Amino acid sequence: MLRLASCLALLVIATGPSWAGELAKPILKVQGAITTMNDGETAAFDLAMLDALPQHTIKATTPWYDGEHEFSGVVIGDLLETLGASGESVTVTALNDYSAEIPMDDIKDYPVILATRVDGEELSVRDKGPLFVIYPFDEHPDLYNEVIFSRSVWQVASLTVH
Ligand SMILES: Nc1nc2c(c(=O)[nH]1)N[C@H]1C(S)=C(S)[C@@H](COP(=O)(O)O)O[C@H]1N2
Ligand SMILES: [Mo]
Repeated sequence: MLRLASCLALLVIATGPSWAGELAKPILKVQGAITTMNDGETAAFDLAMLDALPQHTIKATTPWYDGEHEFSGVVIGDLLETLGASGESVTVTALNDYSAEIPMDDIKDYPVILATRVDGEELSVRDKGPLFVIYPFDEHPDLYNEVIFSRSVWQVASLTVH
């Protein structure tokens, strides 16, 4: 985790305080109870920055795709730890303003990811991208229920920690 933190710190130092201006194309904003920001009160990420964090793959059968697929991306818990986040829950907001609350307990109990890719292909906005919250449904079949589906936000644009 230290390595993660220094990684982000290096990025901040390398690009200076106007880091956000250097972002190729911000796809995720994290705000709220975090201690590391790069754009005012926000930590903004483009795809390359998310790809620079440790990656995790979840093989899962979901309600959104036929059969089993490999979803890969960033573990939300790792991302939040990198940002010095603390709180009870995370509000995940989508491009269409849909939002859901993910309890911090879910994030502690499971490697819930913000998937950037399915079967190695970037998720397009048309295909529920650029970011899709994916739980490990196959390893934990008890997660396959409507409550968790409602937390499985697609077209994710921002996280608010509180
Ligand atoms: N961006 C976004 N994600 C979302 C939703 C939504 O409306 N918008 N609905 C949620 C709910 S309540 C459920 S049950 C599932 C439904 O996904 P579907 O509409 O693709 O079947 O997605 C979840 N993620
Ligand atoms: Mo739902």
